Amino acid sequence: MIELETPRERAVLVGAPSKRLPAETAAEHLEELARLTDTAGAEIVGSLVQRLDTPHPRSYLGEGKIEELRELLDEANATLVVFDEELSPAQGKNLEDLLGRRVLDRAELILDIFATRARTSEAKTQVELAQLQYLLPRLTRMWAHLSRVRGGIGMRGPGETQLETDRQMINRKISRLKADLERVARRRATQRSGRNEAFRAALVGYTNAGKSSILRGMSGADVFVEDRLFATLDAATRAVDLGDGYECLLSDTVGFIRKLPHHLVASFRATLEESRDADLLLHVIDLSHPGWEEQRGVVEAVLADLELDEQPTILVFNKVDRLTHEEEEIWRRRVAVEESHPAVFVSTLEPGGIEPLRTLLRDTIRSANPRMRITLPAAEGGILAEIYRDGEVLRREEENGTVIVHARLPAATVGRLRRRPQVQVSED
Ligand SMILES: Nc1nc2c(ncn2[C@@H]2O[C@H](COP(=O)(O)OP(=O)(O)OP(=O)(O)O)[C@@H](O)[C@H]2O)c(=O)[nH]1
Ligand SMILES: [Mg+2]
Repeated sequence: MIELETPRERAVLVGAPSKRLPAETAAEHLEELARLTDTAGAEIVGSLVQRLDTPHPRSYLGEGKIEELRELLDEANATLVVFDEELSPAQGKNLEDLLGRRVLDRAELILDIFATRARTSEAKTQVELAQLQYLLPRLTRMWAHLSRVRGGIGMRGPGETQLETDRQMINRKISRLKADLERVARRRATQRSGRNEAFRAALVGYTNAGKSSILRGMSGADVFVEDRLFATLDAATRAVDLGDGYECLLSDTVGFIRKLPHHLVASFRATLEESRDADLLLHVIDLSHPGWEEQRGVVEAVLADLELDEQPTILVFNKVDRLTHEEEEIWRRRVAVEESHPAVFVSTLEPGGIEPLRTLLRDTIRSANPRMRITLPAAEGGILAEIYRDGEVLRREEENGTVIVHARLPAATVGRLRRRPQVQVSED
């Protein structure tokens, strides 16, 4: 849809945060915008920051600043302007008219990155849907842009009829994509119900926090990790051995970011369903990032938006290798006092650095599995094997052809055993 083509676009970044935002935070936001712009493939040739009380309704920036920006764009030979703030369709169009350059806001930039990074057909469909929904109220501007590019006599902007035809076409496409995604969601739901025995945990968190690294470290599987924003766009699930016969399924998900476009969150719902279905969320936080508390807030807000905020959650503070021991101690003490969620401190780079998470997961599952006493005929080898497969056998006695097993078992297995007439089940 919005393609950055070679040669690389030359981008000027614009941050216009409220005067109330602390300067440090404002700088971090612009730094993040620079990373996003770089990820999208553009070269950054300048930036401009203006503290605003209230944005100008028509052009976001005031007249004087627009003039300054125009000069900066000329000097830097820029081809693109990237705003950190959300622009209304009208503001975007007016700015393009005033500046004579293409103008993107953060949401458009994120959509663009998602579009170039989506690999599976599901991710591609999700991104396309979000892009079309974003485009719809901005059609007039897109057409104005196209006609400017094509220019020339006989290539004037489209009439209202053309716009209307386009709108109808896009609406039809949107319905089709939604139907496709619903089909995928149903198929996923069926797949999930087929594997409902295992304990499931889902990794969530800010982009670049280290979710995929944790999945890789925990499962030993080959998972894509990169020092880039939005390295992962597709949910991947791997089996993880937790020791003592415990196992869980761990899912990786798309990272969150400040001002994640709303359409994108909505169309990624299917992927994020993995998290809704999880028994436990692992919220991964990059403790070495100066803005981690704000990032955590962003993630919690998106989770609330997706109605996932009531899920049982473990906070996974990652990248502790980048902290001094003193810093780590301070956070450990604070977290122990202030947090209501269980928390764990890990590093995916240090040997054994994620073992605390493995242990905590094992303990969590263990305490979710009650201790049961199961009595069955010794000849029932199949049932015995089931108990060993699903649970943790603590003790086993055998006498006169009867076996008594003391074991921690998941509720599902207990339910199944209770339905067998030859088996007696009681709490231990
Ligand atoms: N120093 C340090 N770096 C880490 C650690 N864990 C991950 N990283 C690095 O952080 C970067 C991002 O890691 P990923 O695992 O791709 O992060 P992610 O959360 O999956 O990111 P997205 O998929 O983009 O949302 C990579 O460069 C990792 O090598 C850690 O414990 N310590
Ligand atoms: Mg990832």
